[in-house]
Amino acid sequence: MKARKLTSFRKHGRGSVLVICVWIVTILVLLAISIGRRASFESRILRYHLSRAQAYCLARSASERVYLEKAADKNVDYDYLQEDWSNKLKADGSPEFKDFPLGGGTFTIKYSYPESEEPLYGMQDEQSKININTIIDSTGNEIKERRDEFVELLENLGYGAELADRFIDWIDSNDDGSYEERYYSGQGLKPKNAPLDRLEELIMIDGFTQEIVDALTPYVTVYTNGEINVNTAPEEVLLALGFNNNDEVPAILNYRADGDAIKEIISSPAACSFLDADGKLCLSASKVKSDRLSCKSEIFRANSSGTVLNVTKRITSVVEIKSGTAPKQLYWYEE
Ligand SMILES: [Ca+2]
Ligand SMILES: [Ca+2]
Repeated sequence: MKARKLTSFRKHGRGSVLVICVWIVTILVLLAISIGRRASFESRILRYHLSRAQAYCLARSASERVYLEKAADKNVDYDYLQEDWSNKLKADGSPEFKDFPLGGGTFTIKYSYPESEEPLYGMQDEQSKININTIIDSTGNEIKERRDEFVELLENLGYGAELADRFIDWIDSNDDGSYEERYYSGQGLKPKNAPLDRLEELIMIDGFTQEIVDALTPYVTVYTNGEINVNTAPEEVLLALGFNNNDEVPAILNYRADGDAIKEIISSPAACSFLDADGKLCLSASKVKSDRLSCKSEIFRANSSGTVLNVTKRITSVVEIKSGTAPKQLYWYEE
């Protein structure tokens, strides 16, 4: 009897040990799975951050790379859209800076040009745009001719002249106007009464919606000295400057469409053809003054992106590139 009890106890004891062992093994397996999953998750996070850092470096490299294209520009007296800094092409005609392979990833530099259905792969000429800060002079007062240009641009885009006055009151130094401090007092805002530092500031001005800012962005800037490159200015800018739409604007657009660059701007002699075959633009009979125009540019915008394993980083920069000097950053934004 005593021996049976002992045998039963031993059997029960072995059973309990077995159950405990099974539990321990189960817990260890679950623990291992949990640690494995966590390690895998952390490995994915690490891979993402690594890709992000590499993509950032690629986007930076892209900016530096395209600045070099301008520094190596052979036609130093004029700049136009067919040059490598604007849209570099490979031998087969495809864009050089689209998905350019480098260091296990790719980089791309591109921008939209109002007259091109396809994006261009290079830097955008910031001097193709109207500098709206130059509507006021160095003493902070409005220049009427510059206001007229902005009004023309706004109206051609389908907006009212009132937006120009809202903008001018925001940046001019005085308090004389319909949209000055008293207008904004109920909104807890004060007009800047100084030029914009960034174009994005437009959205703070009452009446400027994001849609309006987006519509204006291809045509306006705050980074140039006000001179506009006649080789790169879109049609809307040429019209706003005062070139007539009967013959002057078509003459410039047709000349550019043939891949030619305007190389010189002259205001005399009195009797000269508007645009000759050698690329001389004669303004003696035009409403546009020669001091508004240039054939070359020194301020450019680069929209660069780097991609590694589906992770993309974007950098937008505006840079001054003068021959013989290092590029100077005027704007830098990382996404
Ligand atoms: Ca050039
Ligand atoms: Ca003001």
